[in-house]
Amino acid sequence: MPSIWGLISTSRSTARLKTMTNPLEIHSNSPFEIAKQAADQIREATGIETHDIALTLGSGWAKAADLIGEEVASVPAKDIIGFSAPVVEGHVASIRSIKLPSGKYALVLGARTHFYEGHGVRRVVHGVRTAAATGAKTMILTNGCGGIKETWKPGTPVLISDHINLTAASPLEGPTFIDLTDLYSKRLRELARTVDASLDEGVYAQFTGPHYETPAEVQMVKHMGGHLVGMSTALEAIAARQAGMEILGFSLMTNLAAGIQKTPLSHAEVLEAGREAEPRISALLAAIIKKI
Ligand code: 8IG
Repeated sequence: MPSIWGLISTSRSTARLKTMTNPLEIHSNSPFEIAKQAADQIREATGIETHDIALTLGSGWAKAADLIGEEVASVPAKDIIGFSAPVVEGHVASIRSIKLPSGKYALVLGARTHFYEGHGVRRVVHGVRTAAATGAKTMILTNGCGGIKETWKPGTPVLISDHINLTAASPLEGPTFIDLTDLYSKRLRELARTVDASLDEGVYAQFTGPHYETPAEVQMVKHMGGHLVGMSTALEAIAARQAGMEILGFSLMTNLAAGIQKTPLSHAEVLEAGREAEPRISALLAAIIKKI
């Protein structure tokens, strides 16, 4: 008669464990060294020695890449060290090199790793660090988010003026004390307003997600001085500042935040609002990039 231990070990042996690890998850590896290797791989794959501007395109912003210039190369993100395939439908997974009308090169990161995926902050900010290692001096971070100001209609693009990091995490490791005054460049916000003077701005609060906020959490952010709620950007902005980049943060308000809007939030509606606004905001971003 088989013992109970025999049965348990039989069922255990059917479980397949992953043995390949993303090098960013091995703590003793330097995330900066991995970003440097990723940048070398991008240089090789694109044939472009130096990128000048980098963009992370969040929900609703993907079309911007097609409008800013001429694509010279596209690499599947998963082929570059430290990157992984995206987990959310509606997010794209390529790293593209685009020649701008000015002759400069933009690196478009279509593969954002979100904090809620649970892979750690190093993976979240790897795109930013890689962009910096390719030479980019400007980091444009875009996202889709919820809005707290009732006067904003879904589909409104909003410049990020500052953030509140509610993730209880940081991309900085060790005693790395970095100033975050003027994290989101005033110069770039003003430049954006030369393209569209009506652009409003707001303070972005990054939650961990993946659940949306409760109405009480949205009220908390409102009382703290926040105007936008989302699940990205703040940690990436900190890493970009550490790398010495100038940052432009741009949110697409796809929905009023929970409790501000009276109906429950649905991911399908969020995607729809993004799709509807995409041509307009992508053209706006392209026009801004022309001036950078
Ligand atoms: I799109 O209302 C989008 N992303 N946290 N809250 C949070 N993230 C979001 C929201 C929202 N809308």
